[in-house]
Amino acid sequence: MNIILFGPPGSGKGTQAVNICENLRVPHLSTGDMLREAVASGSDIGKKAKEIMENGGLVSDEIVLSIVKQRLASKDCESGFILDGFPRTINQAKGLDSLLEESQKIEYVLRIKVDEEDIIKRLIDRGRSDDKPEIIKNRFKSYNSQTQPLIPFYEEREILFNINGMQEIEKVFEDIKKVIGI
Ligand code: B4P
Repeated sequence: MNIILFGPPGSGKGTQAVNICENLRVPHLSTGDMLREAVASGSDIGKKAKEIMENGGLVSDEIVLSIVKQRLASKDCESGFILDGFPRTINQAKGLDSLLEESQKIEYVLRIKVDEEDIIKRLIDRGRSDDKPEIIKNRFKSYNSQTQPLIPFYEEREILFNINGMQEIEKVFEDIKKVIGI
């Protein structure tokens, strides 16, 4: 199964991706994790991404598409994959279309819906380096201006499904399982 997990910062994409991947035994492709690894390794990509991530902006489409392209070409993606936090712009979504083989078509875009105010508290409690109030605001700004337009993009294809993310983690997962039929 090929799935995109979509939603605002802290909506639980990463949390649910782990649950789905364990259940389906497919790889978890998180662009956030890949970029954090690049930053930690001090690679050229990491150097370019570091400041943008620290300020809550979006890393360039070119960089993100290049790391996803490399990852999708790996053998373990042949039996399916969960994309977590990608695509985040219309350009990335179009880039993804051109990267995917016929057998890798996206079947579900799961949109985790949450209330912004409650999420800010959730993120501050987590305490990652980009979980400071000012940076969280910028991440929401990036989401609202650049990522929201993906909703009609995937709605038109009739593969977008809304999930209520304001419930306990287990309950959110139960709802996801119902949608994808596992
Ligand atoms: P991400 O790593 O994708 O971070 P996120 O959106 O904050 O996380 P997520 O929604 O996965 O939240 P989580 O499950 O962890 O991105 C980080 C940065 O990387 C971006 O700001 C950007 O700069 C860059 N980036 C990544 N992808 C990019 C792309 N494609 N293009 C450009 N730039 C990109 O959950 C958060 C917390 O809530 C956790 O503590 C969790 O335990 C808790 N939680 C989860 N579900 C809950 C629930 N139902 N109830 C209560 N708590 C819950």
